[in-house]
Amino acid sequence: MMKLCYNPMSPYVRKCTVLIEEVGLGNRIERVLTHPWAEFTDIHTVNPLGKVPALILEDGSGLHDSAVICEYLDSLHGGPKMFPAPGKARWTAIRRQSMGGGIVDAGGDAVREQRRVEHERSPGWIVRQMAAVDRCLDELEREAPTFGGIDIGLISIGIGLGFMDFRHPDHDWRASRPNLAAWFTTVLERPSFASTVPEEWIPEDGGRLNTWTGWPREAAAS
Ligand SMILES: N[C@@H](CCC(=O)N[C@@H](CS)C(=O)NCC(=O)O)C(=O)O
Repeated sequence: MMKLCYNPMSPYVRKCTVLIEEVGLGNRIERVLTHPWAEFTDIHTVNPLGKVPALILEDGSGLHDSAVICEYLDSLHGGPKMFPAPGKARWTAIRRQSMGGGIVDAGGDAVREQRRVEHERSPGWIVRQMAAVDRCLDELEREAPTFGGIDIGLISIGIGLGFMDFRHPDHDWRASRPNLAAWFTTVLERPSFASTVPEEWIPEDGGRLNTWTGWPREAAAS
């Protein structure tokens, strides 16, 4: 079995879990609840960047970054591919993957900045990040009538929109983007999206210790 280090709040993880559902690989991957921000996390032994998602392969080696993990997983099945074959469709899909990921990156930056103590916070930085989010959303609104069947680009855009609803619930992105909003309604009905709705998660130990290797708390704390 492969192991996916995940937590239920991460949009990058959700991108992988949506793809896993879409391509039917769920029974080959064990999910390992992981808190990358925890003081004693050992996620860096799988991913030196210290982030989820990380995938541990059957030979014990690791893969990280949602785009890399998704492309790897897509190579393992014989069904319809989420990454189109080289050519125009592929460039469209991976450009959209970048836009969906960019919404999460910029929107996430804004959230983290907002959470800083006031004297460290830069309102200008938040405005800059949210402007990037809005430009992406505007471009996607124009493009939405051309969206076709599900692929990595549309999965990533769905993840970006889901992230907006989860972390920026007051940013009413739907108001001026009816095409995108209508498309997203249909995406949310897909079992892969419906079964991976993000949720707040506070680990039992309050975030102090979380480990995919299962180290006992005492060993990690010493
Ligand atoms: N580019 C990465 C981003 C992964 C990422 O930023 N994950 C967050 C959780 S949403 C994380 O683990 N952050 C921990 C940290 O930055 O220390 C990907 O696409 O997988």
